[in-house]
Amino acid sequence: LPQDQPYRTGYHFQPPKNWMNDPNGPMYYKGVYHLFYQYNPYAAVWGNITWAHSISYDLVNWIHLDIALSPDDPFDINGCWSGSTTFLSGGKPIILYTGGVTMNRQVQNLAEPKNLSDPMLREWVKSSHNPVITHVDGMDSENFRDPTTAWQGPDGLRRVLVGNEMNSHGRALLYRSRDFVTWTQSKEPVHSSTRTGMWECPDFYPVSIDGKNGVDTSSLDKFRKHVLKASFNSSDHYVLGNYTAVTDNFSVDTDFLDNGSDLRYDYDNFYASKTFFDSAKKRRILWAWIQESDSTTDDVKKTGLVYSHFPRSILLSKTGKQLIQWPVEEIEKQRTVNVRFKNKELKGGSVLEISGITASQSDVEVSFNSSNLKEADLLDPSWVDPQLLCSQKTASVGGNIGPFGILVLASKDLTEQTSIFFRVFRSNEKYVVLMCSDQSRSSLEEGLKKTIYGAFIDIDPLNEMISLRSLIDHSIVESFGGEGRACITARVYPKLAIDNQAYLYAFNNSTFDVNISTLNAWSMKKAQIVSFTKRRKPH
Ligand code: DQQ
Repeated sequence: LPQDQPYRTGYHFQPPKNWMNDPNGPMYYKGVYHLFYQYNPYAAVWGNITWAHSISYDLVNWIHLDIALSPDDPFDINGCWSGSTTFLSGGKPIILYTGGVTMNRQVQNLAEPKNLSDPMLREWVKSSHNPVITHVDGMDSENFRDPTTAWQGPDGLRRVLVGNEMNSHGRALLYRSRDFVTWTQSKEPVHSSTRTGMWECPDFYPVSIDGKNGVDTSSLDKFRKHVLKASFNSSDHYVLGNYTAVTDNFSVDTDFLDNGSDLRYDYDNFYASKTFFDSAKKRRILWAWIQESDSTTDDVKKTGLVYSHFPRSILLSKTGKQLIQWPVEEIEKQRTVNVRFKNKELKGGSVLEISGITASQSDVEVSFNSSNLKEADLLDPSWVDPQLLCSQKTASVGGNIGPFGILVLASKDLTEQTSIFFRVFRSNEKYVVLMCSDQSRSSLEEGLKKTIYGAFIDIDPLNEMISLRSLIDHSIVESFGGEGRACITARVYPKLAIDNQAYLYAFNNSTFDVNISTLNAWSMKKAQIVSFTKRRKPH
């Protein structure tokens, strides 16, 4: 059974079996969180794509319901692909999704709940007007998909973006509608880029400046910036900018893949994400898809399914230059046994076991500081690619201040370990902090993807701690550096370091000592995920 194998997660969302990919149409309706996702009911590989549907009252424990949309109409016979939900006036939710008509033609379709008084929204009815958006001549119909949640302009018209490409370059087409059925394409895309390929799963939403809360997708508050996210090159990239609703003009602060500024939600395994505004807790929540990182056949052998992220809340940082992400607070209810300590010197070249918790299913928060910052190695100006730098300077390459961090899903003898660590460099009187996730020794098994990932992180180590939080869940390690300023999600498959044979360590492989200012680690309870299906038995 997939349930019995060691890589199945304990508190990350997952279907009971088979393939899942993108999260779709997340929303909060009448006290219930809804998550739909791309799902193959019949196999553990991509195909026969439906919208599976699960609900939760707390974003931790889930109930799987019947499949909401199946590809059984001419306008989606090749698959019910990604899309979003929008609340119409009066609070009625509606789904706008992509239908695969043939392998090289995609259209956009609508579906509505059958019974609005049912908070579980168990049945969905496709619109008789489908398809409601089709391509026009000259447009690439093969890459025309993934409509966003709609927002409303001051003229009352709803607007959505649809991912597309032109001459193999990504763009987000803008459509407007008064009744959500008849849509008119705007002459200009809202944004495009000649540096990228096709944009999958665009997302477009406001974030408030200096605000602690998320804002509704239609908010036109003055104190806001807009985020445009696009999925390409196996990553979710975003830009920040100013959106003027009257003209639908979006001017970006920095562009996709700008030199020295490639903003990403996550620097490893995180794709096809989508956000929604949670009106109950006034926050914007981000969902994404964590893929299995092994070959398909082994994926099928191992788990037969792929997992989704633990939801994160998302805010604009105080600098206004990037987003901050943090696991939603509900996850803290899963914390059980706790170990903690303060002010512990970690000598250069030492490893410290953190015992007393279930290391394979845990939540770890740690913060470091150093009184020897002036000894930090000089940053060579040619070291501009953080991933490359992490790959060259792995956890086993000593430096003056760093590498230091934690070793997770490690075997007792440390032959297996995934290390999440920092290095501090000096550059023109400033300090530069690098965060790395080194999977190269994550498993004794050969043939797995063990790529190393990294990011520069906007921390000033003179005036603040270098902090790290990692959610460790059997084969997923989601790490948040600097209180969510850089996130790296690793997917690893240790051979020895499974279940109670997995250990957790803090380490310092630098010449100089570092100080653990605080460490707080918890074992995590398993989430309850049950099925409640009535119409057919797809799961
Ligand atoms: N997955 C969906 C598409 C989307 C892609 C199909 C991204 O709609 O572009 O399953 O992972």
